Amino acid sequence: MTQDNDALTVGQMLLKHGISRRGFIQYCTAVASSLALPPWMGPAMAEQLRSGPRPSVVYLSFQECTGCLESLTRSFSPTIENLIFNTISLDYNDTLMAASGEAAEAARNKAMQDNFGKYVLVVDGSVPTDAGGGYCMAGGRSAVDILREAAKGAAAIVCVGTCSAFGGIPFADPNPTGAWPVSAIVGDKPIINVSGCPPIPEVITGTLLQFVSTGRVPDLDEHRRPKVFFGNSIHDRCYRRPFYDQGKFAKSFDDEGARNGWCLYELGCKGPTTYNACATLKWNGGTSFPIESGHGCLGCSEPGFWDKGSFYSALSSAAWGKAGESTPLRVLEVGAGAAAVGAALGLAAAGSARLRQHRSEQQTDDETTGG
Ligand code: FSX
Repeated sequence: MTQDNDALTVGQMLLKHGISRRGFIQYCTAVASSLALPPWMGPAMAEQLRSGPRPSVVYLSFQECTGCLESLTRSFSPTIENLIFNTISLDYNDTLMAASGEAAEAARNKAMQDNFGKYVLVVDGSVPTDAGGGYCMAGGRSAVDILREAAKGAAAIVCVGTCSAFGGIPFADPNPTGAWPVSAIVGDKPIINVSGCPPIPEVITGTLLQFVSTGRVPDLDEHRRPKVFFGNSIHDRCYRRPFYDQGKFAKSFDDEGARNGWCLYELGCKGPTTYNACATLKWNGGTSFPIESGHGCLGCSEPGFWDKGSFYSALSSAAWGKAGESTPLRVLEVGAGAAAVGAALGLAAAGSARLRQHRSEQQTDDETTGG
């Protein structure tokens, strides 16, 4: 984020940090492989990135706990973390940047003007719309206002975390701030959702690197998540799955089944309805993931995860059956309509009514299906 570095190409920046051309190609090849891209894409990505200026990234944070950024900066491999930060030009992030106040605002404005139409907008946190947007303000402006302005010149928006992707915990009942996901506010830009509370750091960096090196939005699922990371349920890839198939379930966290590593389904594990890469990429350098540590999956990468009932109640078969058509998809549809017709604070006025409608539809669905 220093001025000296602004003029450097990615190749020059990497050399400055002692990363060889060969090392960078190897890294890009590994990323391409993890993204299931053809083998030739790795070197192609590396060459494209090395020869050009670093793509500008503007990173906004709204209603969130900073867990997403903590996840990203605690990436298991400092090399990978450094690579992504050397590969992009992170022109604005109010937590990481040295500048503050007007200097920070000026840096954001400059990046947006200089790279209009080309920068990647990363957003974490949900967007509050009640109280005239007053629940989340920076520099005297509401989150809605800042988001809309930044979205105008963005090539694409990457929503990091369940809060920006689906509303997350701030959106949970009773949603006291009128929080919405980014897709409810911005309806005319490509949006890539990297959900999880927080997301897996390598999923964030892999998604960003793929987009900035190819300029293409990856294949997305119905919740706009990259299929390469969110294409399988936790249950599909869980090492405890054979116990499920044999009908061997832990009944409490300290019974013989738990000690034997049996399936945690009856203890409330949400793995069957949760799509993410935790069971394959794992966390902390591939050390473990919640199920491997003896606790069920909370389903944090799914829309509405906080309001779906107890984390410790077994999934009903009806809930499992509904997994592919989960209710929050409707929120996004409503949101897209709202983005088309609503001025920033007009949306705020309508937000609570829509939320009540959404909750009532969810309740009706649950009563109908017995979920
Ligand atoms: Fe939300 Fe992220 Fe959970 Fe926290 O930025 S997805 S509350 S880990 O911090 O937005």
